[in-house]
Amino acid sequence: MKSTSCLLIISLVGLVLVQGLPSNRKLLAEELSITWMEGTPYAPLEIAVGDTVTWTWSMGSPHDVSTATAADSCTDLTPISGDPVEEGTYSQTFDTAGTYFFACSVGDHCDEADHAVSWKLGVTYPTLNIPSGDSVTWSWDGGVPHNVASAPGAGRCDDLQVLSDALSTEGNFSKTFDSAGTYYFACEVDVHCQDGMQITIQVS
Ligand SMILES: [Cu+2]
Repeated sequence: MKSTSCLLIISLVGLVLVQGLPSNRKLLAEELSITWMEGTPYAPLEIAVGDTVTWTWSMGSPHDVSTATAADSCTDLTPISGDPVEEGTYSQTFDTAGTYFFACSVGDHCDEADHAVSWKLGVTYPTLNIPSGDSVTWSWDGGVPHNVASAPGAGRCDDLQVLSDALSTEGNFSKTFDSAGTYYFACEVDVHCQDGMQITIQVS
């Protein structure tokens, strides 16, 4: 199951479901709040007609609230909260039943990778188990150049095929895994692979 940062689905539940709620629930509109930040997988939020949702954010990185055309869709976002700001709040009252999709349109906040690997020397990477369809982003900085290469097997540093762009001291590389299997990666720079800069990704 792909979890997308900064993406939110609001399903509005109609009158029938409202009537099915416990009898002690007052039929008053509710106010729901969402803390809007990167790295949070948002579950669908079910609300009742008339409820108000308020997004708030204040973590230093600018965000906005935008409508999206479908779940996990980050291409066609329409900002509705104005220009991105570092500290913001946006409220919307839902008066019509339906399914609504929201995302942040800033940078790659919407389609941020599902799994992040901080790629460096001196780390023994445990096998990363992910479901198919998920993506992994390797990123590195700190002055030592690295790259990402596919390897023929666990612990193998021969026949590395570099996948990332030109060698750089600061970079990142993303890959989406659509097929189940076991995949091996290493850094091809100098003897980084021999020094243990390797990772196995198991896709189920
Ligand atoms: Cu390296």
